[in-house]
Amino acid sequence: TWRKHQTSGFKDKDGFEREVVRHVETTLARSLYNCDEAAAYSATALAFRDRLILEWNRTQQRQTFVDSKRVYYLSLEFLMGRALDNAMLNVGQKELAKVGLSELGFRIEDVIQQEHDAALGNGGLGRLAACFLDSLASLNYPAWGYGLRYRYGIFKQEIIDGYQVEVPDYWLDFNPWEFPRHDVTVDIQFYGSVEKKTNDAGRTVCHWEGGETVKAVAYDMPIPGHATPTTNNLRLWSSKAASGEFDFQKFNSGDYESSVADQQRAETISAVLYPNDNLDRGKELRLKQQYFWVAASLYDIVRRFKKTKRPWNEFPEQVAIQLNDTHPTLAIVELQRILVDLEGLEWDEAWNIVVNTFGYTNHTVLPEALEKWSVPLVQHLLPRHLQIIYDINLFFLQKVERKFPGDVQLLRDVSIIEESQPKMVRMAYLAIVGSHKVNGVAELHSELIQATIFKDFVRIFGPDKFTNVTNGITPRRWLHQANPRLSELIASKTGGYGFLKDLTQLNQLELHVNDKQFRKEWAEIKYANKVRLAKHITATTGITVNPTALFDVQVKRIHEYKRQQMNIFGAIHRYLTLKAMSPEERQKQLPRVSIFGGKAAPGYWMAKQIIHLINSVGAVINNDKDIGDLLKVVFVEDYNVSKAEMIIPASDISEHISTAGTEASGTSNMKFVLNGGLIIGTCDGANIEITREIDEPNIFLFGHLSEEVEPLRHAHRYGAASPLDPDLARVFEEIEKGTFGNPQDFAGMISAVRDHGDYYLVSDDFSSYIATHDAVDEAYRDQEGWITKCITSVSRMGFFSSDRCINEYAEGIWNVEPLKVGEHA
Ligand code: 26V
Repeated sequence: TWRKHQTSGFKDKDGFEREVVRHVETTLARSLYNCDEAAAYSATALAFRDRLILEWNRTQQRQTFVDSKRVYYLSLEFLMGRALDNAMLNVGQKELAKVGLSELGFRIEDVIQQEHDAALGNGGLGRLAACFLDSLASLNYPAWGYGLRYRYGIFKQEIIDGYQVEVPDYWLDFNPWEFPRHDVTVDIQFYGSVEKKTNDAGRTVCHWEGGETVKAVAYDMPIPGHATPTTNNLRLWSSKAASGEFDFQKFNSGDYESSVADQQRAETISAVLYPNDNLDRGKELRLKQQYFWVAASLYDIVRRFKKTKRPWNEFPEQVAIQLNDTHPTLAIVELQRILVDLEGLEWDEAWNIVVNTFGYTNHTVLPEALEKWSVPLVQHLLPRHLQIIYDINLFFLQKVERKFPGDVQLLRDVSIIEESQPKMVRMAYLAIVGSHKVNGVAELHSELIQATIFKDFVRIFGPDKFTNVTNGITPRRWLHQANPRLSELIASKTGGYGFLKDLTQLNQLELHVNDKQFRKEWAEIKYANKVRLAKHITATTGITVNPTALFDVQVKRIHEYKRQQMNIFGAIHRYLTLKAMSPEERQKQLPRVSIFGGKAAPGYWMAKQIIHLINSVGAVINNDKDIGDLLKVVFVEDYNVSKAEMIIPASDISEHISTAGTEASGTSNMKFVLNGGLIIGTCDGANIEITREIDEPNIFLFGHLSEEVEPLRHAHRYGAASPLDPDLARVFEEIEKGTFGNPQDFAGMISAVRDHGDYYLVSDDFSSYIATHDAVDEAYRDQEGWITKCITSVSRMGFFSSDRCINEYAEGIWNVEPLKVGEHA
C-alpha cells in the first residue's frame, strides 16, 4: 500500500532498462556494446539514485512543512557498506531490476558485487549508527545523520606471509550515492584568541578572533526507509581551504608553495578515519576533526531552526541531538558558545537549552578508550571553548559543593578538568554534565557504568538521568539482504514479509518447529550459505574446507579483550588432542572449520601478533595429513560489512567470548543468531539478554562472571591466582617448541597470560571454554536437536531489531514521534 504514495518507482522492468541504458549512453558516455559489469553497476546505481532523490526531496519538504521535532545523530563513524542492494530492497524493486539486468545480459549478484563498501567506521559503533539510520527512515522519524566525509575509510587489510598489511581505502573515485552541495558550506575557525568587549547594554561579551579558517562543504547521502517513501539524509562534511583554490595574496607574492601547503593542510582534516577502536591517543588532528564536524553540523542545525522564527527556548522542543560516544562532545560547548556569544542569551538560559537538547550514549568502559584532551591543546586550538568548559565546570562543581558540602575528594573526582600534568579535559564527564540523558548499550553495561566509572554522577544527578537502551540491528540488511532464502522461508511461514518491520512476528516460527519440510528447507539454506563461504575461502586462500563440517566463526576487530588469542589457543588444544588419538578414534571426531576475520589497529602490536599466530597455526594444521578435514583454521582477509553479509549466514557457531564486563554490547551476536547460528559466549554485553530471550538451552555460555573479574585480577597481581591452566600450559609448550614457526614471534602473547597478570583472564576461563566447545560438538552431532535450537532461537529474536531500539530512544530520550506519511504530501 505504501507504494500508492510512492511517485518515483520504475513502472516496470522496461522502464528500469530504459533508465539504465540512458545512463550508460549519456552519463557514462559509453556504448551499450562496451558495457562491462562495472558500467552496469554504475548505471543501475544512477537509475536508483534518481528515484531516491525525488523521494528524498519530498521527505525534506514534508518534514519542513510539518515542522515537528527532528533528531540529529552525530557520529564520527557510519559503517554503511554497500548501498545498491539495500536501496533496491528498501524500495521493493529488486525483482524488477533482476529481470531487467538479466535481459541486458547481467547477473544481478555480479552487478551488486561491483560496489565498493562505504567503510567510514571501525566496527560496532559505526555499524550501529548505520543500522540506526535505516530504522529511523523505515519508521518515518524526521532524522538526519551528521558525520565526516573521509577521503580514506578504514584501511584495506592484506595478509602477506601471515602478517597484516594496511592498504589505503580510497573509495571516492566513483560514488553515485553522494550529492555534493557546493552551496552548503560553513567557515570553521581554529586557533586565534579571545577578546573581551563591552556591548551597548554594558554587558561583557567575548569575541573569538584571528586564527585560521577552513571551509566545510556538505555532501549528502540519501537514506531510504524500507517500504515507505521516507528517505532521510546523511550529511557528511568535507574540508577545503577557505580562500578559494589558492591564497592569492601568497600566490601573487611568489609564495606559491606555501599557498598549496595551506590548501593541503585544510584538506587533511577530513582525509582519514582514525583506525583505532577503543584506544585514545590524543592527536591534535583528531581534535580538529571533531571540532570541524561538530561546528559545521551545529551551524546547519541552528540555521534550520532559525528559519522557523521560533524563540530560543523552543530549541529543545524542535531539536534532539544524540552524541554517539564522546567524540562529538564539543557540540555541547559549541552550542553554549553560539547562544551566549553570538545570540546574546544569558548563561543559565542558554545552559538549560543545551542540556535539554543533548543525549549521550556511552559505548565502552575500557579506561584506555575514555577520551581526554590536554588543556594546553584545547587552549591553543579552541581558546574560547576552553573558557566555556572551565565555566561549565565551575558552575557544576558549585552545584556539587551545595549538595555535598566539604567533600573535596568528590570535587576532585568529578571535575571535568583532571588535575594532572598536563591538565586534561575529561570528555565523558563533560558529556554527562551537558546532557539530559546518558545511556549504556546493554543492560549489564548500563549497570556497570552506573556502578563504576560514573557512580559519582549518579549520586549527584540522581538515577533518572541514567538509562539503558539495548542495541539492535536492522533485519532489512542482516536478514533480508544478507540471507534472502531464509527471509523467504520465514515469510512463507509468518504470512508475508511483515516481520521485516515488526520483528516480533518471528515468534510464529515456533509453531512450525516440528514441520519436517520446513526443517529440511532450513537446513538446506544453511548448507547453501556454507557452500558459498567455502568457495570464497578456497578462492581467496587456497584452503579447501568441507561445508558439512561445523563452521566456527569469530569475526570482529582484533583486540585482547575480545580474546581471539583464547580461540586460537583452543584450536591448538584441539589439534594436539586429535594428534594424540589413534587413527580409529580420530575418525569418530566431528570435523570443524575455525574461521577468523578482523582488522588490528595498525599500531596495536599484540593484536597483530594474534593475527600472525592464527595464520601460522593454519599453515601447520591445514597441511597435516593426520588431520585432513577434521580441523581447518582459516583467516578471512579484509573483514568488512559486505564480507559479514556472506560470513554470518554461513555460521553454525560463532564466538562472543570477551572477558566478562568488557564488551559493552556486541551486535554481531544478534546477527548470527538471527541467521540461524548458535553462539558460544561469556556472560557479557547483550549475550545476557540474548540468553534471556532465547533461553539457556539454546546458547553455550561459559567463563567467569563480571563480578568475579576484579577479584581474579587482584589475585593475579598479588600472586594468589590459580596456577596456569594445564591444557593451556601444554599449548604454550607446543608454541615454544617452534611447531608454529619462530616462538619469539609469539612470546608477547604467552607472557601476557603467564607472566604479566593475565589481565583478560584467558587462563582462568580456558578449561570452561574447552569444556563448552566439547558440549558444542556433542550438540551438533544431534543434527535434529541442533536445528530445533536454531529455529527456536530465531523465533525469539524479535527484541533485537534496531526498530525497537530506536523507538526506545524516541520515547525515552528524544521525545519525538514518527511523521505520518501520505497525510502531508
Ligand atoms: C573510541 C575511540 C577512542 C579515540 C580514538 C578513536 C576511537 C574510535 C572509536 C572509539 C569507540 C570505542 C567504543 C566502541 O566502539 N564500542 C562498541 O560499541 C558497540 C555499539 O554500541 C558495542 O556493540 C561494542 O560492544 C562496543 O565495543
